[in-house]
Amino acid sequence: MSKPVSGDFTKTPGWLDWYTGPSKPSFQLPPGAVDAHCHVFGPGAQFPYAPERKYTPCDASKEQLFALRDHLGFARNVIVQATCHGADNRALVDACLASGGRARGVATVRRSVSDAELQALHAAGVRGVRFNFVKRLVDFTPKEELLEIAQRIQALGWHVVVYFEAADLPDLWEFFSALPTPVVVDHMGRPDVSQPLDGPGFGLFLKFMRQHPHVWCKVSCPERLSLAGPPALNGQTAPYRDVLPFARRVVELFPDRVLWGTDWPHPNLKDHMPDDGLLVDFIAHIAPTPELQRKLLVDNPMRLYWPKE
Ligand code: 0GY
Repeated sequence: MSKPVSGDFTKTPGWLDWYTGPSKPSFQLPPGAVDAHCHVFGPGAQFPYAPERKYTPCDASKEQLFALRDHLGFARNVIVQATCHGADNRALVDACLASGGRARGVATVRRSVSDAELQALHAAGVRGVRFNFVKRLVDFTPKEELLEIAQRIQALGWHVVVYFEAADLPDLWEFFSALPTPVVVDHMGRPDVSQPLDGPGFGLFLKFMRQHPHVWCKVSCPERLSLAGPPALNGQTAPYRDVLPFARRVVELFPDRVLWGTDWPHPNLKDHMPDDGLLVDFIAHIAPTPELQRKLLVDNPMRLYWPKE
């Protein structure tokens, strides 16, 4: 894959570029597998980054995303609006429209979005909105504004994707409970994997999932959550093995409400950039049977993003 560039924008200092030579996974994805969390960035010269962004990424185009999809063996993508594009969904829509029906989108919208704009997003393939609560990434949006958006997109059959830090779950619990649509949690609610699997922190997240049948979970981003790192760094046998038991627990407890994604092009990473082929190999460790793998990679994302009408 060709090298990333930064268009007319200067990339945030310290940021690593995405990995241009991903390995071929040794884990064979089931036919029809969906990469249910990835992004497109720009290119900035064509789709400018948002003035209110907290970081400037290197470009990661739709062509580069689709090349990665084919290289890894995925059939489809769910492209999630990243904060560097704010509520300007043009790059996302452009990618969905160019995918030939093989990509769906999760957009970011403001309360001022019109019904016609929502309809146009739907026609392009958008099936959800993302509410981001990670303070280093976004400014605060009042909850009543988010609730109003959720009520409007419910009518389109969409869902809400949420991104938050584990420490903020108690404060967000009631708000998430009140959302009228399915709620998809990014990256397992960012557990602290130095804490015990059966400890209070992750226990609260599992309780949250148990008590809310409308909540789904992406068992993604081991590279973001891991303290141990990939095997290349320290010769471990399994990649990101400290994250593995957390992801596996969620898959085994809630096999019909889990999704998986690469998170390519991996924004905001400064210590190492994952090999996406290796990330795919991680799946075999968290979903150990063909049935769990099929649910995680095919049945669940298809139900949410490509439902039979
Ligand atoms: C991710 C994770 C991150 C970034 C964003 O929208 C974003 O900018 O989600 C992160 O920095 O943890 O899902 O891509």
